[in-house]
Amino acid sequence: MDKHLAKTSKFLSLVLRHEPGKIGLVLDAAGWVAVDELLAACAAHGVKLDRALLETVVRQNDKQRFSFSADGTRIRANQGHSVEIELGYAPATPPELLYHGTATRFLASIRQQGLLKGARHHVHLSADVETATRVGQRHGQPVVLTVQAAAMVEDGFTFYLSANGVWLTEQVPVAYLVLSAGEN
Ligand code: HQG
Repeated sequence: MDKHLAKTSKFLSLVLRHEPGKIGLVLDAAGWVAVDELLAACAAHGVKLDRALLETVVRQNDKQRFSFSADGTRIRANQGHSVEIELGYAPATPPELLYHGTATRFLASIRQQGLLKGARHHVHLSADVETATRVGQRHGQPVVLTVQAAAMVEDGFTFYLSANGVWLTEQVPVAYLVLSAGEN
């Protein structure tokens, strides 16, 4: 992704996930905002964004972070929010194992508390080790934890699959985490 696209994507993450009020936007209950409103708010705040650039960002985004509504009039972030919205994903059945990438410095706390969602709405889990490693690298020396997702489902925990392939759940108690010997 080129620099301008990356910068625009970061800005969209900020206003569609965390601080819509920064440019006077209000997201609806499911996180959507009208594209026209978004473009007008950007223009009013000196942010250069037009429909063509928005379409390029949505299409080319490295993690498919954003979606247009079916009729193309609204846009939202697919996951990762800290503002209070309800994405409306239906519960989905995860594969037997999922992966969570984190940094080694969080391990002691995770071993005590399990995985907690922190500022976001859900704990984010990856379907493969490579993706989880990349997520962990954002925080420091990466380490990948294995999550016994099928066992959690059996015990009544609910999972959701976001439109961009991220598995979401409320929390992961320690009992479902595989901390390999090397990590202890
Ligand atoms: C850690 C990115 C201490 C957790 C990624 C993580 C993902 C604990 C950090 C998405 C803990 C939260 C989400 C506990 C969890 N004690 N630390 N009990 N439980 N943690 O950024 O999963 O680029 O909120 O391991 O690709 O890193 O934004 O979550 O290290 O999909 O689209 O607390 O964000 O996508 O960090 O990343 P985050 P995450 P985007």
